[in-house]
Amino acid sequence: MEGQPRLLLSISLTLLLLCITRGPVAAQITNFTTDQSALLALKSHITSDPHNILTANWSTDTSICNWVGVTCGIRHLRVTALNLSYMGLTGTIPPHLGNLSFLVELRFRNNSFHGTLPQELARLRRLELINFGFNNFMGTIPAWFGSLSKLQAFSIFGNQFSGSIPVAIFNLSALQVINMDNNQLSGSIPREIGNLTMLKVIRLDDNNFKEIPNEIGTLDQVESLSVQSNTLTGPVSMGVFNMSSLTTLSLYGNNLNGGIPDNICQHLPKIQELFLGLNQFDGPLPSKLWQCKKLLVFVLENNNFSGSIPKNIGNLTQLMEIYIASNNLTGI
Ligand SMILES: *[C@@H]1O[C@H](CO)[C@@H](O)[C@H](O)[C@H]1NC(C)=O
Ligand SMILES: *[C@@H]1O[C@H](CO)[C@@H](O)[C@H](O)[C@H]1NC(C)=O
Ligand SMILES: *[C@@H]1O[C@H](CO)[C@@H](O)[C@H](O)[C@H]1NC(C)=O
Ligand SMILES: *[C@@H]1O[C@H](CO)[C@@H](O)[C@H](O)[C@H]1NC(C)=O
Ligand SMILES: *[C@@H]1O[C@H](CO)[C@@H](O)[C@H](O)[C@H]1NC(C)=O
Ligand SMILES: *[C@@H]1O[C@H](CO)[C@@H](O)[C@H](O)[C@H]1NC(C)=O
Ligand SMILES: *[C@@H]1O[C@H](CO)[C@@H](O)[C@H](O)[C@H]1NC(C)=O
Ligand SMILES: *[C@@H]1O[C@H](CO)[C@@H](O)[C@H](O)[C@H]1NC(C)=O
Ligand SMILES: *[C@@H]1O[C@H](CO)[C@@H](O)[C@H](O)[C@H]1NC(C)=O
Ligand SMILES: *[C@@H]1O[C@H](CO)[C@@H](O)[C@H](O)[C@H]1NC(C)=O
Ligand SMILES: CC(=O)N[C@H]1CO[C@H](CO)[C@@H](O)[C@@H]1O
Repeated sequence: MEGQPRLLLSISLTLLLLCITRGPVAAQITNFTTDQSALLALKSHITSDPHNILTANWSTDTSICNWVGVTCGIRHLRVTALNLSYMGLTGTIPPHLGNLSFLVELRFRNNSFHGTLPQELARLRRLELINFGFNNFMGTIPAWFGSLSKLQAFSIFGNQFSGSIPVAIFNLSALQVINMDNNQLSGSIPREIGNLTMLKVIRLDDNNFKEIPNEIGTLDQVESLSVQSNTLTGPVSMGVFNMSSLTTLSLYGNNLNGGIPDNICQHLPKIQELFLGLNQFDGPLPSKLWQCKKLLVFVLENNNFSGSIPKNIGNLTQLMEIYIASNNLTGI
């Protein structure tokens, strides 16, 4: 057992010596150790590892490709994915992490990482997925995220990010998922969100956003838009009721007012879950509600809708839940 690491060491020394005379392979070795020192820097920034997950496992006796949470590429043996989710870790992110230049996925969710995110992470040009959900990161969302041009999923839910969303984020044309639930973000959602034509999921619950821009209506791949428990005011931008691929729309718990367009079902033919409760919407319910054939859940409680409940609501055969309390509606 004792002899094995030493044997490995002497083999890799020989390899290293061999490689010094052969450029490209030498570069690979160099960068393999670059990845190792980046991960060791991360380990040294972890102040608490209550389950001794990294303490015991991230040992220089074995290749980083065998370390828990680390995935390497098959050919080049560079780190392609780092997943430290649910490990109960406390610590900060060192700038060295920006040296993991082959990284595609970075998952840190449900830990207690804190502080701000180092600008060096902007060098991770191959990143497609970031999940920093449920940690204690704070500060404004750094604008350098806008340079991660391959990013498809950006999740920072459950942190203490504040300020408005930097417009640079809307430079990320490959983005499919944005999840910023549960932060202290404020201001208007920038109009440039209309540029992100690949978006499928937009989650902005539990923040202090004031306005959804009309431009969001041009996004025709979005299946889920959730902006509940914010401070949205005024009438809803007509663009929102025009996002034809929506299956879930939640505007629950804001200060929205005005009416709901009578033809809402023509524009949202796929809608399954519609949460409009706890606002100040008024006017009648859409008369052709039966056209929302896929509707499963319809929540309109705590508003000021008036008039009668449309008779044809009875032929929504999929409907499982409807909440209409605390309005000014009369019977069928
Ligand atoms: C580290 O964890 C990985 C994955 O759980 C395991 O395969 C490996 O044997 C562990 N290494 C050590 C030295 O504990
Ligand atoms: C990330 O790690 C957590 C905890 O080990 C695990 O539950 C989860 O499935 C992993 N995710 C991926 C995509 O590998
Ligand atoms: C890695 O990153 C750190 C901090 O950004 C830097 O000081 C270091 O020189 C970089 N390179 C290597 C090979 O570790
Ligand atoms: C993840 O963190 C959130 C917030 O702290 C918590 O509500 C949730 O239960 C956690 N999930 C797991 C699987 O630990
Ligand atoms: C926007 O993306 C382009 C190309 O992907 C990049 O060159 C530019 O620096 C990015 N701009 C910002 C503000 O991040
Ligand atoms: C959004 O698209 C418009 C053109 O449609 C362009 O002028 C603008 O620079 C883009 N904004 C960002 C942040 O990429
Ligand atoms: C609704 O969408 C259609 C095409 O999808 C577009 O022509 C129309 O201008 C949009 N209306 C609003 C109010 O955004
Ligand atoms: C509800 O709407 C009616 C008119 O339909 C209006 O008179 C009333 O003040 C509104 N109530 C609230 C609480 O907004
Ligand atoms: C639903 O009800 C409306 C009005 O009562 C009726 O015109 C329509 O044909 C019905 N649709 C279906 C699918 O039964
Ligand atoms: C209910 O609506 C009627 C007419 O639509 C209106 O006169 C009345 O003030 C409303 N009641 C409340 C409590 O808003
Ligand atoms: C040859 C090569 O890929 N070199 C890279 C090694 O890693 C450093 C830090 O990430 C890069 O700056 C080099 O370009």
